[in-house]
Amino acid sequence: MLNVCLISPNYALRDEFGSPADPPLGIALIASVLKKNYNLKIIDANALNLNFKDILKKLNEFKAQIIGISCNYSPLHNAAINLAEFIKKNYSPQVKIIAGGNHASALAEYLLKSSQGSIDYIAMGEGEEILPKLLNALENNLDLSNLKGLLYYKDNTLINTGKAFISNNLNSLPMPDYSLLPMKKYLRYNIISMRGCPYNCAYCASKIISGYKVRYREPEHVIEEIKFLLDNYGHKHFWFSDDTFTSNINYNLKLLKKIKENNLKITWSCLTRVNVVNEELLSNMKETGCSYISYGIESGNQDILNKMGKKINLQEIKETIKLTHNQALNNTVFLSSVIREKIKKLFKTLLI
Ligand code: B12
Ligand code: SF4
Repeated sequence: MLNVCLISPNYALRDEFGSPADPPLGIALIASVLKKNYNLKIIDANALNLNFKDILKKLNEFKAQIIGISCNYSPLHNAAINLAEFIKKNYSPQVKIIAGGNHASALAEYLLKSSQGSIDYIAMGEGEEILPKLLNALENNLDLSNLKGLLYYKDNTLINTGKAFISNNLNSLPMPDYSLLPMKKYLRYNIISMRGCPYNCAYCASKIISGYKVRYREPEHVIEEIKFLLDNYGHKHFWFSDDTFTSNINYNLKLLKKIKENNLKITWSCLTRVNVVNEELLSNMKETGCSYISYGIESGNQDILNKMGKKINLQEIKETIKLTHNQALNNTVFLSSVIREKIKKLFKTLLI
């Protein structure tokens, strides 16, 4: 069996986000899917605060034959390239390096070209779909051109095999392989109940991976994963890192009912929008242990919200924050300044 190593590079914004935050769910899930046919190792260089030499030591110990680098965030662009370059120089020029994740999918050509040959393949979209096919093709010397979602060079020609396949069924996926992660290092556990988002904010990467498809997991599967984490690892706080956790209130009510039925003694938090919560939902959220909600508010200027395509208004923002506090729920807000904004306008956001 080939030895496949998946690496989450050390964060570019480590100082801002502190260390270590959440398990890298994407590669843990990919590992879970691949492990039937390959020996798997995950190096969470961020959680373990590893430098390139530390990573090299681990690659040598494991004798990695194929390396996947998770380039999930744009700030990791240089880190991913530098790491690939370092591995090719110091570990093996022959080892195949595949990059994937949100940034790699969004700016595949830019990443591949700037890596100047250090990255061999960009696997776009959901890794658990593309990687088993790619690894099988590499192992058996098969033609890659009919595998959707790949970018690579063949005889100096750039080949793009087109849009990645997006799976409709999250329920057939196994649980992420948490045993490959340094679980003691994380401050909380993130979990996803859905993928995709029905909105289309101008600055957001959600469409890159999920297109417009919004897919939900069966509440039972989500509960099973929470129980597994509770039974096997330390934390009792869960972060639903879904794109928009409350995009389907009926689904949420079912999920929260299951948390109650299973008497799960947890606290949790989530990311969502101000226009997709109501009093009934907020009260159920509070009752099941929600300790805070992070709303994507972005700006206190309606014209900027419009330019961002946020599809929310200032009135909704104020009402929802009030409704949230009425339920004795805390909230945090995401603010961004992605469009040229005068300082005076930025202050207006702080005052709403
Ligand atoms: C958790 C999270 C974080 C955590 C990271 C902790 C961690 N270890 O995961 C924190 C809070 C620190 C964070 C920070 C930031 N984040 Co963030 N984050 C997320 C979030 C909410 C969930 C990620 C997740 O677990 N997804 C679920 C798993 C199953 O999916 P996945 O990680 O995408 O992995 C799949 C694919 O991407 C792919 N894949 C991933 N790795 C690999 C590797 C290989 C080899 C292959 C083939 C495939 C592959 O396959 C996986 C399985 O399908 C996503 C939004 C979302 N819902 O995905 C945003 C998201 C990833 N973040 C985003 C951004 C922008 C940021 C910040 C840059 C924000 C900022 N301006 O500061 C920073 C960057 C931090 C840094 N690295 O320096 C964007 C990324 C877009 C981009 N092009 O950069 C996202 C997509 C949000 C969005 N909708 O725009 N984030
Ligand atoms: S609501 Fe959030 S996840 Fe959805 S498109 Fe807008 S920023 Fe992205």
